[in-house]
Amino acid sequence: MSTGESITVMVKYARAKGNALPFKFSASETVFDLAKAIKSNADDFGLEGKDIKINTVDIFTRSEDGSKLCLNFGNELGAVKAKNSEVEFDNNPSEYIELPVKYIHSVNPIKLRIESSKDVIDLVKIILENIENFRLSEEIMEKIKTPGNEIRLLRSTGNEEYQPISHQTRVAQMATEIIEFELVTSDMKDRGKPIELSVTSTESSETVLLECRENDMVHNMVALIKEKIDKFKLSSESKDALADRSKQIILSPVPSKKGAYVGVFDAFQKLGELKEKNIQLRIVDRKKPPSIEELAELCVDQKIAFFGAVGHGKSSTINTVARAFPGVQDSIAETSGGEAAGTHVVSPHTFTIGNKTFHFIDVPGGALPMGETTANKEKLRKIISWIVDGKFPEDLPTNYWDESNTVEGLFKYITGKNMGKVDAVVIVHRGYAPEVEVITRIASDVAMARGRGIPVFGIITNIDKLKDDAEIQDKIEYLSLAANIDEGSIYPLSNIQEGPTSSQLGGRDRDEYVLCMLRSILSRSKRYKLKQHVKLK
Ligand SMILES: Nc1nc2c(ncn2[C@@H]2O[C@H](COP(=O)(O)OP(=O)(O)OP(=O)(O)O)[C@@H](O)[C@H]2O)c(=O)[nH]1
Ligand SMILES: [Mg+2]
Repeated sequence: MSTGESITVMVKYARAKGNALPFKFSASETVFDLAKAIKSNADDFGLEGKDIKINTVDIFTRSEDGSKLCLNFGNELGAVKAKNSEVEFDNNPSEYIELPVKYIHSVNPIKLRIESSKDVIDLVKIILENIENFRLSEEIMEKIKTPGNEIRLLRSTGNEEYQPISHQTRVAQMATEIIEFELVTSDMKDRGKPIELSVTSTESSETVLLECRENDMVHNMVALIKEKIDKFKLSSESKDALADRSKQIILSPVPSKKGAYVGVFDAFQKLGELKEKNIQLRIVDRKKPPSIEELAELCVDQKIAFFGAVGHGKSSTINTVARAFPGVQDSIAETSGGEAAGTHVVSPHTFTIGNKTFHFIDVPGGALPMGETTANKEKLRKIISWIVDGKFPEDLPTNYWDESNTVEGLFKYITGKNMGKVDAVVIVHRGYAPEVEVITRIASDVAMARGRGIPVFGIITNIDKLKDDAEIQDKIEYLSLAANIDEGSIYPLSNIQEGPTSSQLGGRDRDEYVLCMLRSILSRSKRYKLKQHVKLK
């Protein structure tokens, strides 16, 4: 539309029933000119000039659903007209604010009028309605309009750093600053913003710049490195060893000049949270699963108790460990076929390696009081304490268990010849369970309150039913927080699927993974047991 073109805008007073009246303008005149024209023609609408104040009058169009679409005073009428033939005005609108808003990479802000009672979500809507005014590149415009992508409002905190503005923030609270917005693509919502890290191979000294995303994790970076392995100019021996998985990639910070050992990045650390933008890549021998001899070394007759709610997979996990031993095919613990309790009695399972032993104590979920009431929790705490301490009150009334509907099996274990003190606690938590059960928190609490703290491990079962690595990691973090277990002592596991279910398995097959887990459980429980022993002497 050429700027001089003459146009007619139909104007209606929002508070009167009358018809819209025609006003003539040139296309390049603005909403501000329209406001002035309305004021000077107030009597056409049954008003007086003083009834209309230019700084508060609300001029808007209506969208199909009847909602108001406030016009900015700076907008050219040509553009408004092109979109809509009729505008309305209201002389007694709510309070308006003019907010300077800019695209994060633009220089100059644009002023947008918005009711001060509105919030960030409304402001985003208004920005999108006025997006043409921001003079963005075609590429950005295209992306903004792509479904699934969105814009996010930010406030600058100086030094090119920004903070997102929370959705509940009212426009009135933002009035004093320039609001910036950035484009968030659907991809970025999950994986975060692109970042670059440089990775240096210790073998070839080759440094490669790799682009990743801030929410990607260290193991994702390992996968990316494998994809681009040729860029690192490694020896063919190393490449072959990576391919046949006899060696693996380890990432760590580049050591300082002093050469101090700096440790290895955790596989699930987010790349965006690494302080180092330079990473060192080493090709090392894969941590091998323990040999039978190595495991035998770790057996000191320790007792490891498995706690968890009904059906969370305690018995299945015990079977998975049993089957991980070379040549063992059989299940040793009874599992349930469905929701019903699978294990009815506290069942010790003795593993014998050569002439050494360790014991898994399978504590049935169904035998314990599970209610959330304080009385029930107290009872649960007592029972778990008795099992962990391997000592039970002698004068326990025989009807003690009746009220809590516990089964005879627990009573038998407790009153009969029990296993004695527990040397490690394994808490089994079903991965897709909506929350952590009372028993999980109490078992962990009880264990940690003993002496130096009995080692506590977590096993998250059913990871075959979780979506992806990220969800598994969420569950690990959740269990870690809810039950106060170190993330490094939590093992995701599928008792059903034998192939790789998570990159947590580190490329090992499940038996290897489970034996590595068993090595940690045995070595920590051995250390604990021996220390206790020393203390007792
Ligand atoms: N898909 C899947 N199912 C599992 C997994 N672990 C256990 N299950 C199933 O979950 C059900 C309950 O498992 P159990 O091992 O009997 O549970 P439990 O913790 O011993 O239960 P109680 O003895 O009643 O306290 C069984 O049907 C198992 O097959 C897993 O990792 N993935
Ligand atoms: Mg069971």
